[in-house]
Amino acid sequence: MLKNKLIVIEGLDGAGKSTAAQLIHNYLEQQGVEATDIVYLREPGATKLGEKLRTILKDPESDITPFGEIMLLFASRAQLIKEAILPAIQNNKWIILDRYFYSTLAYQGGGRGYDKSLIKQLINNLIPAELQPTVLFYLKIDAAVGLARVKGYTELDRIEQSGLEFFYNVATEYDNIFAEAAVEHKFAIDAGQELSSVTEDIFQALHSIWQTLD
Ligand code: Z5A
Repeated sequence: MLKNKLIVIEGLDGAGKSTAAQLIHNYLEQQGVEATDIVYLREPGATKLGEKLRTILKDPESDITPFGEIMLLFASRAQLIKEAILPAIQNNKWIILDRYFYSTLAYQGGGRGYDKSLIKQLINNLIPAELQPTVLFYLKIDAAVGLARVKGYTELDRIEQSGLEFFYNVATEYDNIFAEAAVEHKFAIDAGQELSSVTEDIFQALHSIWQTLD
């Protein structure tokens, strides 16, 4: 019996998480899941409060301490859990979640160098076993390649302006987090490949576990 149908996508900026979310949605529909039974959520954001906090967090004009940044991210996350994740789990919906608490460990822990034990304490308080994902996709990409993709379509936001070294530290932390993550099904995908190969890898991964998921 599955504890939930929560699929989390993680990775650096420009790794292709939103694209992967759409691919996973397509895969689920191909398997006969109704679109109304699939919920797409992103962090930070996806609630009224969360979207306001997202704007503040991304605004280059915001002067936020590392501690404040963590608090804002957890305020958004707590709201998301209450308003969207818990109801979706209770209604047996599929949830495709674009970033989750792993991002805080990677960006604020690895990138900013903030005390990871505090972040872990917050995670343990907010996220019980039933809210841990069943499936984790880690889209692995070179930081410079990911940022180049992002630069192609938008102005860099406050966090994206943190510099390449920051992102290499985030990437190292992501590798550690992924290796340690106690998730039933976890997949590292080479996100630097062309999209057709990424698509193939994601579909293959889902196919390999579909019998246990449905
Ligand atoms: N953040 C944090 O610090 N701590 C936390 O706890 C949380 C978040 C939860 C969210 O901003 C920021 O918050 C993020 C981390 C921080 N910021 N930084 N820096 P966001 O949501 O705007 O950023 P993002 O999550 O990284 O999304 P993104 O930049 O839009 O990237 P993406 O979703 O991974 O990629 P995409 O939109 O699917 O694709 C990017 C482009 O590449 C697009 O033009 C695609 O068509 C293209 N693409 C996708 N795949 C490929 C392949 N395979 N080849 C070539 N081109 C591709």
